[in-house]
Amino acid sequence: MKFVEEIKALCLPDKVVICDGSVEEFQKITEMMCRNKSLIRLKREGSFYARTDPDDVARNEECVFICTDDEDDVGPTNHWVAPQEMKKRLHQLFRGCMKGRTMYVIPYSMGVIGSPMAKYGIEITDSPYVVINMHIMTRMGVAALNEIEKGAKFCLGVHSVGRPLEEGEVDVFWPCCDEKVIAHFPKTKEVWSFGSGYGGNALIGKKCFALRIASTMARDEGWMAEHMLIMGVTNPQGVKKYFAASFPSSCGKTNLAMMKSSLPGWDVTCVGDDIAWMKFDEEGVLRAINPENGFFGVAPGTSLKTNPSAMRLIEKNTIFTNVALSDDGDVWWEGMTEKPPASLTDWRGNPWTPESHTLAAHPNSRFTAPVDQCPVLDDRAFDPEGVPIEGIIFGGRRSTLQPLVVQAKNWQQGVLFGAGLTSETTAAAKGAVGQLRHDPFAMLPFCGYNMAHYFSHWLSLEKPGRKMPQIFSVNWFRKDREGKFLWPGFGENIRVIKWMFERIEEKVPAKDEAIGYLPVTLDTAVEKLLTVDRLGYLDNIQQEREYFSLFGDQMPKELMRELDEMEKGLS
Ligand code: GTP
Ligand code: SPV
Ligand code: MN
Repeated sequence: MKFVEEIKALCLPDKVVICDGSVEEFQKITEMMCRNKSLIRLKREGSFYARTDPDDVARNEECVFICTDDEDDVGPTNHWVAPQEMKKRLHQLFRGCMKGRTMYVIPYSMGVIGSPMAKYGIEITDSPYVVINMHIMTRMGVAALNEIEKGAKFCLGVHSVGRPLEEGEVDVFWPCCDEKVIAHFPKTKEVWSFGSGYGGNALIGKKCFALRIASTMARDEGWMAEHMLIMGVTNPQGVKKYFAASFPSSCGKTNLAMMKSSLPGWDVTCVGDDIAWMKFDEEGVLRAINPENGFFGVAPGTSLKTNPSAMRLIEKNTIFTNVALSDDGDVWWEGMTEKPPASLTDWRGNPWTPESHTLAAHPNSRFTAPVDQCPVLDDRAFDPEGVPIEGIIFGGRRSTLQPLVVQAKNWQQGVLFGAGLTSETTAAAKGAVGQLRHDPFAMLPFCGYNMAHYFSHWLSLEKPGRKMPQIFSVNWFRKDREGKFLWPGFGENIRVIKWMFERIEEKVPAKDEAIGYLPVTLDTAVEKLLTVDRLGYLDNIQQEREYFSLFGDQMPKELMRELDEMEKGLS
């Protein structure tokens, strides 16, 4: 492969390894990392612990660039740099950046190999941590390489931690660089990522390819690449429906996707927890696949109470990053148990006790675990044709206003729900936490093109003969004056899902409000969560108007009309 030679000549690694994706390869790399202390073997079967540099702990949105010929193609919510200019900068950054390191070439597939919806990628990286994570998160190795060699198109990702090693220099445990750049080239399907080794910054198959680059492919080819979980819901009569749900980072996708239903007879099964690729088939049914092969899930808050399935998922063959380490070689994080262990080593490597005034685990600490270990994996999780989606859910983290659940009256109003998604920021991205921000479709950090064009794309999906899914919005995160959550969440969320299920079946009534349909009653629901704060909503509409004005005349008129209608209905 010529480009491998070119990248080698630019980055000057000591050695090049073409990865085969085998168990032996995984073992060899983890053993090497344990020897050089960048990984610790845990007492859990096949599991490891990694600790990052304290400055490299989350996605870095400020450093993400989309490089297109025309600035208008990326729109006001993305950072734009002209492709030639960015290439020049990248060549400077990457020149000699892998000195003293091994360059790994990772061929991989997003989606079941051979599925009509699968797409291929090659990630070139100097981070062994990235290689072992890609082993879990994607279908990597020989089979993917075969498809690429047979002529399948692929997304090329070049990644470096940006810390060359001089002769004889001893490596740090988590190499990275203050200067970070994550540059996307949709036209040539290339991603260049420099300076960070963590999560979405470095595992290029995930946000960079499966969302940013894939969203531009989806726009061009008439499908959807979304920041969504996919779950199956079965009612006591054995009827099953699939839902896709879009919540911003660290707002509940993994938990909903694996939820242990609190309602007897109702069951949830998991297809995916973060990304959905969806396409209408010839019968007009929306089909969805999970392009990933692993979960990169938030650790804090995960417990036998909140998410017992995730606890079983991570019993073995899991990589833990930035959680706390227990004295007996296991892991712990805030929320895992009611009482913390008497002594721990925290995510920074310092001794920790319950008296410490710091967090033992970083709020964005994560587990990387294989999809097929999920105890509630859906029986069609690997169906190459995808599962049929009947409901789409948008949800944010909002301590006020947004009711527990609302159903859109039609597709357009549903698109407005997505476009108007607003949520409090979380530790998944660098920056302040708890600040309300617009995050349309939970895609603000992940849409690879002009968000206004993305809204139009969503509107254009509604066509005669298509079975359009019902659209809902939810909010599990309303708080009372003391800052306590008003809704129990987790397994109790099934009550809301049940209402949606029965609305799709047209079996339950609803209150007809200007903002959409609301439940008449919902057993055990807090009444306050199901009332419409009219004045609050009118104010919210003003803020949405202001936000949408950012997109100027690119903003689809239909959505503005939908907003006008809602305002009229509330006045
Ligand atoms: P990303 O992987 O960053 O995209 O996050 P995610 O959307 O998958 O979020 P996840 O399910 O990991 O949840 C993030 C945090 O929110 C965790 O600490 C959870 O414990 C918490 N959480 C999830 N669901 C609920 C809920 O229904 N109620 C409450 N109160 N908290 C929840
Ligand atoms: C998110 O931030 O939405 C994640 C984690 O799923 S990361 O892979 O780091 O993007
Ligand atoms: Mn995510």
